[in-house]
Amino acid sequence: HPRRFWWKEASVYQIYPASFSDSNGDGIGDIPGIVNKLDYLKDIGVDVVWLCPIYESPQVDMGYDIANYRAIYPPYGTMGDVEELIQGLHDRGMKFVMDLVVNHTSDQHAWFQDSRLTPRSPKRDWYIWRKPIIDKEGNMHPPNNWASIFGGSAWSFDDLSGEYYLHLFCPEQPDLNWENRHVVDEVHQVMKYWLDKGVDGFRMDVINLISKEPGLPDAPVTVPIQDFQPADMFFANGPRLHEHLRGIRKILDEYDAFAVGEMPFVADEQEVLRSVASDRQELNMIFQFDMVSMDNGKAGKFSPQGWTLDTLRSIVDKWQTCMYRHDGWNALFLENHDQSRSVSRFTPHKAAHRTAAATMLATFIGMQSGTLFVYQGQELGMSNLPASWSMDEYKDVETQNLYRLALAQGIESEQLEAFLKEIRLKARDHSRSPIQWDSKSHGGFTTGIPWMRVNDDYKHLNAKQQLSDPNSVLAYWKRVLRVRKNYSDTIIYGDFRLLDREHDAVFCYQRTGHLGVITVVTNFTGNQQIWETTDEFPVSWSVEDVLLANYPEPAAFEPEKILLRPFEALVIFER
Ligand code: ISL
Ligand code: CA
Repeated sequence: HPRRFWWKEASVYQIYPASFSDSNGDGIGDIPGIVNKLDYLKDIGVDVVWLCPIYESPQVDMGYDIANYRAIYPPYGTMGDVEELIQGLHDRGMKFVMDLVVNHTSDQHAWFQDSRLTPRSPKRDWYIWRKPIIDKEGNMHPPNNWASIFGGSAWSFDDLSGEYYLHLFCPEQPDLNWENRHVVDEVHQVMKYWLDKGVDGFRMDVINLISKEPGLPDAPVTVPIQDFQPADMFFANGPRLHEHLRGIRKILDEYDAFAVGEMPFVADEQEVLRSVASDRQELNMIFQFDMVSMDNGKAGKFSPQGWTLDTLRSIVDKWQTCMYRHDGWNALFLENHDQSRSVSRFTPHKAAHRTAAATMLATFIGMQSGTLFVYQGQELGMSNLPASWSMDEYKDVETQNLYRLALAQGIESEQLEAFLKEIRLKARDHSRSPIQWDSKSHGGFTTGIPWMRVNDDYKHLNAKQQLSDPNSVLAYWKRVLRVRKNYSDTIIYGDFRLLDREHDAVFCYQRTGHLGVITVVTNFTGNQQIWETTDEFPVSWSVEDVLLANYPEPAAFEPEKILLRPFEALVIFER
């Protein structure tokens, strides 16, 4: 059995500050707005709050472009507000995790302002500068062919000093140079600054991108229609990553804090284990993206890719089994501020089945082993933005860049329709619309004009309605979180095995702990399904064995089979 730790048993609630709750009517969510909702969070049953970046920032990428690590973005509030938030959480027995973005800064950060002045600036080497390549005709080119993750070249030319700098994301997000010891020291100082304020841990943004392949070689041409090529083989999981992660862990240990690393571009179990296996002394857990990228096509996230229950089964089995066997730890999530709403994305459904679909997904993810992350609004079953909305309502820099790039490449109308369909399915904007608190205007999120339009369905889908409805998505999530606590021996620490690997509609798995066996049966379709019991399934079940069921009336069990209604989910416990 894995060793017990508080951070393994914790459920984490992720807050996107701009869209959570606006306390002063300026249309932007803020920290006092979060403080007003602490009792709501406590009532859900979460143990930790992870807050997306609130630092001083020009907000080119919603705060993932930090201009000052020791100051707060004024529309979000003051340092005093943050201290009140930390106190309010601690008073309620909850913990606080900050989002720390140290692969890059904003171009407005004082370090970059210094760095860009001249090639001899004291902080020149804090970022990644290279001379242009000049071809035979005398034309200037970027130092290599890397594509930015948000489209276009990963290099921008800076007139001031006549060189290019690297930015894996927007031009306004220059990458820090972790080869420079002073950069590493400064990051450690920033961590200590926040830990001294009482922060209990960090979510570390794209932490596996901090070490790049020396020499920054050209990437192979894998997307010929593009001028620039995906280069993650050279900028992700680089040679000095683990040395840097151990440095980060040392600081965390001084404070008994924890870290969850965000790690895109890593599918290899061995590489992930090097970052999270308990004997490595690196990170406590990481976010990997296997599940939330299984429907991304080869030509990027807005190209289509079908998936089946088999795809999902092999991903879940891979990570559940791997972490249990090798003493690593999973971070479980279906949504975050970079992903669309899971109920729209993974369970296409009729309106009448939305509650069933959302609660089925809560069961599917909530009975797995790992630290569970719930993204704001997921506990309400919030959906993607309506298909009727125009592209102007999409505020995200990634969506807008990739859309403009497609238009600039002269995409044909048929392809454009397909592209827009993917935007409606997977754009980051879907999870960034304001939280729907009640049926008042703008869903009670603000008394002013919201920075982003509220989803039209707020009149019937909102927290106030769900708080008073025992059959709501919210009521179900509370039960899931409670069951995780009460059966932690099995759900958090037990082992995992798939049942019935063949079924194309029903996803089943079993968890075994010291105290019992838990069987999870989830119908991923909007149709009735028959699930026939197998040898492993408890035949002598009774209603008392059902730990969780997402329909008010019990399912139709027959001796050898269960009749599952659309998106029905059942969790059965045997001692
Ligand atoms: O969202 C993605 C693609 O749609 C991911 O590739 C995402 O860019 C990647 O996971 C990194 O995300 C993090 O760093 C970005 C920021 O825009 C994201 O919001 C953040 O979560 C740059 O800081
Ligand atoms: Ca505000």
